[in-house]
Amino acid sequence: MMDSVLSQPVAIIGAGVAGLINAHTLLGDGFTDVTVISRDKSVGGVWDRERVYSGLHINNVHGEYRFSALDMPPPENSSSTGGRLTGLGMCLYMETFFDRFLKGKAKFRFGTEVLKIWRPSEDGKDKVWHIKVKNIEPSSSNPETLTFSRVIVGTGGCSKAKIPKELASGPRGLHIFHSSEFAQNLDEVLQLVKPVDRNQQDDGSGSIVVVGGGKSAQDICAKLANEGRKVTVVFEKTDSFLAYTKPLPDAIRRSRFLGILMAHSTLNTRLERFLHQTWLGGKIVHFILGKILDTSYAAFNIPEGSPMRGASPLYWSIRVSDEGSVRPDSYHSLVNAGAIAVVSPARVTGYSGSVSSDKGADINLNDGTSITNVKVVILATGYQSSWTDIFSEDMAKELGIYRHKREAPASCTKKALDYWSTYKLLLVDTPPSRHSPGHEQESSIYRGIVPAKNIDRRDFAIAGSLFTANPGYTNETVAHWISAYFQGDKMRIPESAEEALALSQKQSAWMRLRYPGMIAWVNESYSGSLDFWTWPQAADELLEDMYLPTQRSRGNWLTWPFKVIEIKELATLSDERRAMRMGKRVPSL
Ligand SMILES: Cc1cc2nc3c(=O)[nH]c(=O)nc-3n(C[C@H](O)[C@H](O)[C@H](O)COP(=O)(O)OP(=O)(O)OC[C@H]3O[C@@H](n4cnc5c(N)ncnc54)[C@H](O)[C@@H]3O)c2cc1C
Ligand SMILES: *[C@@H]1O[C@H](CO)[C@@H](O)[C@H](O)[C@H]1NC(C)=O
Ligand SMILES: *[C@@H]1O[C@H](CO)[C@@H](O)[C@H](O)[C@H]1NC(C)=O
Ligand SMILES: CC(=O)N[C@H]1CO[C@H](CO)[C@@H](O)[C@@H]1O
Repeated sequence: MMDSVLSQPVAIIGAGVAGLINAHTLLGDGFTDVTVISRDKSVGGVWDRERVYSGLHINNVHGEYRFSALDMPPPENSSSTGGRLTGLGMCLYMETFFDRFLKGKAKFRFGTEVLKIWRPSEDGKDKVWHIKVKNIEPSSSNPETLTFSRVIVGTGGCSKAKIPKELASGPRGLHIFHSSEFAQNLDEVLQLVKPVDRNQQDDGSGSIVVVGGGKSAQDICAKLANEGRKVTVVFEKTDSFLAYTKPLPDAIRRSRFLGILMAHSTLNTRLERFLHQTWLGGKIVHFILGKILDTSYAAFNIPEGSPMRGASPLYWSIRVSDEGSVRPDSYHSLVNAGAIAVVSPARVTGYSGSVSSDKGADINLNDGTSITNVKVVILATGYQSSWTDIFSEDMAKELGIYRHKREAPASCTKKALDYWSTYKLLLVDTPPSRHSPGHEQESSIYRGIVPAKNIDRRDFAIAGSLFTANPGYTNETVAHWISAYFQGDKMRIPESAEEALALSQKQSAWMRLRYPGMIAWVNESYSGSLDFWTWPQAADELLEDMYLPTQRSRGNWLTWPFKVIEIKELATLSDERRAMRMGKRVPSL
């Protein structure tokens, strides 16, 4: 039975981080018919060649955000930036990974857009999944329907732009586009808006407005300011960020340390139980997290009450950028230097006026004022779920992949709520609103990977609707989980749809309790779990599901919170799983 599974066709949708590592893991396990489908012309997803630009630094540092099978060269200027990775570096890494391990081994269909995924109701056939695709280059077989036995959806949370209707179009000649198209439009923008001489009066040659307070908006503003362009950013609220005058040591930055400070849904170690279930522990957590944020704001001299300060305390927040050590060419430095103008809190409501060769349009704000003489508007307004278009309504219902109205708590949820009521900070601190929109919703995706209703069929998986601060490590762990699940390996998973539904309901209850302000912000594509800080604990749960050794960074009773987590820990997962399948015991680490 196992061999037949290996020869049956699998589709992976998306050629980003998730798609690539899932393809690699399936091939390594002996799957022989793997097809990766992507709309893009090349690999990388968020880090695709067409989306990155020079000067883009990401949140992660060297050693994170890579796969165990391929080393990553340290980024340029590593010692002064604390190993900060660049967008271009990520792109090159993904391309090398593809060339070395995947090209010619899995089938890649680039430039191919998935229109629909469905499973016809008649059962008993091998190839149960139908995928309707359209080749972006016009072709004779357009659209066509492909069939597969199993499907992995890896379309990510940053592939479908969210553009407010009132901002989608404006006066003729006003150049408007979404942040995801920034790299493609960069040359044209630099043509349209000339550099300013900051010592001169505004010469009226026009300016650029960036809408949004997230990481993309900040990166884009920094790039344009570094190119000498006049740029204004408009946002209501911005994210919190971490920053330091000297790069943090790996023992803090890349260990379990931060994850332990943030309460996870289960507290598996004595240290975590102390930190989160005792009065003193709560005080310590509160103190350290407050200190981290204060130090970060101090690193950039951000005054009390400034709109540059994030909206929520660190404990409650999963929208946090890691700026790393202070660089003169980064967003916050440029704002301080007056090279980026900040208009906040404000929302853009629309456009007026007209654009001519020497004059730009007006950008109207919700306080009745406007920004005049604008030639380019960049909408860093975020992303929406990448699933809404590709599942028919019936299929979505059958799988139960969308959020739905909260149901009466099952007994395991009630028990869990009692347990969580022992977490001191969840009770003491004042969280952001527990009544925000989306709060009445829950999701039914078990572990953020398998729609609970489909758990028995072992033919469909989502490559992690997990929100995590280390996408390399968690994506690789999830890829093994999915491969084991497809092959019918013995795993710790629910035995029925009912049980899976109850457990995912429990997870939803945790998310609402733990990150009340974030529920409305995250979209379906991330509704499975919000283990942003606590990704080491979440990855351990997935390893436990496969009966594999956990806490792989080891250390003794004193040193374990500070041991650097290396992706190499995962290099032997395929062998370990194979040994288990053969009935051999996995030696403990
Ligand atoms: C789940 C996830 C995980 C990621 N993990 C990593 C990682 O580990 N490392 C890494 O380097 N990068 C990571 N990224 C990439 C990077 O952080 C994302 O590109 C970024 O979070 C996306 O933010 P954004 O600024 O594009 O959109 P958002 O963060 O959604 O911001 C949109 C902004 O637009 C504002 N807005 C909307 N409409 C208006 C209006 N009319 N007027 C004014 N403002 C408006 C909103 O208030 C908000 O401030 C991740 C991204 C996601 C989604
Ligand atoms: C590295 O530093 C040098 C000198 O400061 C600078 O010119 C170069 O652009 C930097 N490289 C990157 C990728 O930031
Ligand atoms: C996989 O990587 C993508 C892209 O960085 C990220 O959005 C997603 O959350 C990751 N998934 C998991 C399970 O870590
Ligand atoms: C906050 C946010 O982005 N929410 C969006 C999530 O996606 C749905 C549609 O799938 C939008 O309606 C929400 O606005």
